[in-house]
Amino acid sequence: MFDHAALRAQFPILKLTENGHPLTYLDNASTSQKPLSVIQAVEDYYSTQNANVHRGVYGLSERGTDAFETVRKKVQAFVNAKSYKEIIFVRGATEGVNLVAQSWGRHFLKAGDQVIVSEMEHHSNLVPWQMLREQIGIEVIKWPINERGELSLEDLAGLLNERTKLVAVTQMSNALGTINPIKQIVEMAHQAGAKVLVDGAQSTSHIKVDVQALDVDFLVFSGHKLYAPTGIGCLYAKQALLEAMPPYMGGGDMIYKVSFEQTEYNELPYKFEAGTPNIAGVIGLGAALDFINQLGFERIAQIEEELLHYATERLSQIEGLRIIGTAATKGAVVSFVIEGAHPHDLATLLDQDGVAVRASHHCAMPVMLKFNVPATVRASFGVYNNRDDIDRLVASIHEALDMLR
Ligand code: C6P
Repeated sequence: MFDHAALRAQFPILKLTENGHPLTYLDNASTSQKPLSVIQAVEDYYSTQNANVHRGVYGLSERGTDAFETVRKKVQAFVNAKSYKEIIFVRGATEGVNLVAQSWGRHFLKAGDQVIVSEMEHHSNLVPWQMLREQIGIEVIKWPINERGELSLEDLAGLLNERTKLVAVTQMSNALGTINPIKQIVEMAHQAGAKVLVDGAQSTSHIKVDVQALDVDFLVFSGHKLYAPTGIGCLYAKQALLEAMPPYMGGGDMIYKVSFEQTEYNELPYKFEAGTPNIAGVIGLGAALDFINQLGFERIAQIEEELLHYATERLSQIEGLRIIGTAATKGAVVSFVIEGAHPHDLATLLDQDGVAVRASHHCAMPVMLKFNVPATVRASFGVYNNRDDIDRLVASIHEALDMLR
């Protein structure tokens, strides 16, 4: 028997009370809580290892550099990249997309080229392409979603053409929970001569992502959604693409040789890592990947699918509640609106019972426009959630509705 209570006990924050109630944390799509192993890894790093990386010849700095680079290899294994050179440490998914847009996009795209962006993208995988549209005149083409919040491959076939240079798509929607068929999308895009950027901000904590099996060109994700600290994330890109791309930022560590006349850039992956990195974040990310690997994606899927099923069933019984995002393939996210209750009022009342959910457009305003709602309430699950959390959510919604209606 799997001891779920022991798993939950690894997360100290879950022992908190909020407004006199046990904390019921259901905002994992926003950021996940951290296990003790991650918290301790960061503490140990500052207590026993802190020195800048790639710079010192003294032991402390060399040990720090080793620990830092070991995590890069862990990330390489985590996404099954061919080489550690394909793993660039960034602040998060947002910085990863901006790096691709401003380095690859600005260098290799020209006016009239098309970037297909799905309608369910988080703003971080739409706005950088709109910025590039302003800068160099590319076209941003919307790949629409249907009433269930799904993308159609037939629609994609109709959009792809010889001007398409990139398809920018999330593997899992933060606002709807939809999981997209990345392998087929990549095959279709590649046949049309386009590259694919996958936003793995939501998917990487729920699904095993294999960049070689999927053959994605770019993948971005944020550590803080997979039990790691904030401020650290990764860009994966195929080595040939990274070799050809110009640096995104200039500064320390991304150079070999600098003079006023000429600068020679460092090799991969350092060419894209200007300045002192978030070393503690990287160390914490390594501990988070150990945590996920120990648990295993089979177990994660088992826990989260059960929670998704139970939450969907219980929430659907609430009168006037409409789930936004009813895709056939979904991750552990339930977004909903309830007749007669504004999402923000509802979330504020839930907080009185210690229930933390997000009420917002979830940085996916086009999704809200599509469903004609200003915002949704979103309950999103992590491995430590259990049925009691969902029961508390449902009970609290009933109480709130008694007040609001
Ligand atoms: N979504 C949410 O509550 P950053 O902020 O860079 O770590 O991640 C951005 C991001 C990109 N793509 C997707 C699909 C995301 O869900 C997010 C972050 C959070 O849904 C905060 S808005």
